[in-house]
Amino acid sequence: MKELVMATNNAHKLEEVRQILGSAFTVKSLNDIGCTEDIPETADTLEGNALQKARYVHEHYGVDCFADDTGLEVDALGGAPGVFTARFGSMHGYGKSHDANANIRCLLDKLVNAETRTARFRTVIALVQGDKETLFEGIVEGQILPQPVGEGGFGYDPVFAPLEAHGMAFAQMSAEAKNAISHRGRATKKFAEHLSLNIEH
Ligand code: ITT
Repeated sequence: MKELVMATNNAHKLEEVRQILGSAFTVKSLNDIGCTEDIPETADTLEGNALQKARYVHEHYGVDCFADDTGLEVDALGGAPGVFTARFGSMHGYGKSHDANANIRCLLDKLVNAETRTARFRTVIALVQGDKETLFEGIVEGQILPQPVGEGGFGYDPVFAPLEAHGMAFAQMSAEAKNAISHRGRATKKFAEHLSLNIEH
């Protein structure tokens, strides 16, 4: 079985990626390799941040590594919060960074008078393998709902309704149904395909 390290502190992401990659790969977390420091995410693009996280672990721990950076792009907000998605609430006086409820309240308040609620989630996965770096992208189009609904998923899932789900939020879908159409699901499938083509025999 091939081992991979995912440079994330987000247990939900890890779980989604493990489900999609299945039993052919063992995905280790930062905790599993003893990395407890806060990895810098200071780039101004998702691509830049994903690479920054994966390179950090590769350089400091000497292992091949991948990282995911995800952003919510809301058309009525000119593509914001984008790279600031995790910090959106705290940047506007709502709670702390990474507080999902605060982020959602901030987003719904900003959209109160919006004429359109179209948005997309975009995930970039960066793989750093030896001296080779590869990027994979996944996008899902949808709408921001007026109120949070559902109990599943994480982050903005209670207010994001993907087009394919006909009004249902990600938080109302099973993990399998979300993975089948989600930004992370799509990026991870491209990543898995790359791994299966490039696996060392
Ligand atoms: P890392 O350790 O991997 O950096 P993170 O939670 O900081 O974890 P991001 O910077 O990629 O990850 O987070 C962007 C924000 O988008 C954050 O607020 C997440 O809760 C949210 N988010 C990411 N994926 C999501 C998904 O599938 N559904 C809903 N919200 C999501």
